[in-house]
Amino acid sequence: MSDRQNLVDTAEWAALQRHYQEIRGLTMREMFRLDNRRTEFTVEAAGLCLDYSKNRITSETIQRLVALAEACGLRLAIDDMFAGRPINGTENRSVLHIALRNRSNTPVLVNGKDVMPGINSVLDRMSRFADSIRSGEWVGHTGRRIRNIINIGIGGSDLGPAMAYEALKSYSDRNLTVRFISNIDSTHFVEHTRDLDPAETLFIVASKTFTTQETMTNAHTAREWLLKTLQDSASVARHFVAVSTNGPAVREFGIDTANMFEFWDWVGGRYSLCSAIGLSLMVGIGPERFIEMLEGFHAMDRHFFEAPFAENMPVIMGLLGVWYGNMFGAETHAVLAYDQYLHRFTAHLQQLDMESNGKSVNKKGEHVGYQTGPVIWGEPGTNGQHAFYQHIHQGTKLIPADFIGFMRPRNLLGDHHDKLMANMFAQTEALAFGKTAEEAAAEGVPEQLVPHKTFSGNKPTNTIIADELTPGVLGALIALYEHKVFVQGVIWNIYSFDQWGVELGKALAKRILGELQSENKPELTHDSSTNSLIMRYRNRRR
Ligand code: G6Q
Repeated sequence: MSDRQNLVDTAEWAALQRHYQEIRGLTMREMFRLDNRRTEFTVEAAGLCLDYSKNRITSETIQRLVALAEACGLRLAIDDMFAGRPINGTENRSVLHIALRNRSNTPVLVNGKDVMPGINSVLDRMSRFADSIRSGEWVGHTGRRIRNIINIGIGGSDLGPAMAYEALKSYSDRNLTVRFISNIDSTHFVEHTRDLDPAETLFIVASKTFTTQETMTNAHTAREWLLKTLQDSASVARHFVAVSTNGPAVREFGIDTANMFEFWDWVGGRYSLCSAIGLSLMVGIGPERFIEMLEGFHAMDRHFFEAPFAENMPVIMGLLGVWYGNMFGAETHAVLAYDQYLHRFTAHLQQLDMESNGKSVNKKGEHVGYQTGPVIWGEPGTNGQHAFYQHIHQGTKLIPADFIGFMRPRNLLGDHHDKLMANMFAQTEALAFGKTAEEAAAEGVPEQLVPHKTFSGNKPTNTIIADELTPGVLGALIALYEHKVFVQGVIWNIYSFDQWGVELGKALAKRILGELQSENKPELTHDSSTNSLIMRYRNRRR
């Protein structure tokens, strides 16, 4: 495990703190008067443009943050990830989502073995399968064409493909219905299947382990639902395929492993969209579009690997997060996409960021003495403006935010898009520069209302823009956030690729399920609150 110097004991940390004390009182109004921030604080990569000028930073801030990244060994950490070294230390695994979209096809070694041939072969199988569904060549058990694809998976086996399918819906085959069932709540299954004909429905059971309670329960329910109508267990072969690393469990479920799409233990769930976990998406948008998305991921991967830190988009975004979280004490970070197709984007980032960096011990297992990953939240614009933006503008908390928008809409309708983008640009301007009491008074605001109609400004935002939401741009955008999370994990010296914090609840749920279902009502030995909740449920559930 890492024997790195404690973050807060480094000279670079101390220098950053001193610098923070010097500039914390500066306003963006003052900063924008001083220099040409727009050119200095803009970076372009992989079809994306990041304008980070509306942050509470100077050139020196970036220099000091970059110095901190260097002191924390970021270069070596990036090299280690790309070289396939086992950087997931608590599980002793490599972390190679970058290999899944390595379109240059250069060898990537795990334990001396090149993983690229395996990746390419699964991609080919996925493409053939997706084409066969889309062309109608693959038919259901009764000979009917498959019109409905349902992905059954949860967490990393759901959020990525579900988000990306929504994001790229305008590229999808609208004759196909693609849905995602994740929740153990029966409502999810019932509502997503009630209007579907089993003879035209194919389930993709997506589970790395093939043991996850929610996924296996939903998969068994799906099989019953199918057999209730088709009345022939042989039909499972035409209506179920699996995406997993666990061949024996797939076989035991009754899915022919010829219809299993493999991936590997060096692909973490929340980083698995580019693996076979993306099969439902590929069926929806077609293999060519899927490959375009991988190319966008790859372009951002190359940029992250190659660009100097001060010009490196994920590095800059990661460091800005450290600046606000560790110096200003910001606890949350809003991601506000001005595109309805990205309405699940923030949900995906919540898992990506919070499951990766919601940790409180460092790599040595010691309690960290500083803040780590922020709470990620947000809704698409402009909806959020009519809901929670009040808090960002005038609340007591500092909430750094990313605004994401596109120059061209996927659906041109009147002047909707001009209005959408006018709102997005207006928000970042308002947040940065606010409105002083004098300005409010000069507008004729009655004296007693002036404090209420004053905006302090100085609220930091990043603006991320691209020409259009294409598959490639989506790939680049997701990779940008993946690497941003990585950078922050390195600075905070935590293991970003495990998620032990989800285990305790799972284990207790298993025990409680036994207590709920056992006929002889075993004695309860939880705390008094949990005991009484269980008793109440037992007594009233029917
Ligand atoms: C993601 C997590 C977690 C995982 C789900 C589903 O990084 O590991 O969200 O993806 O628990 O796991 P399975 O794919 O094994 O069903």
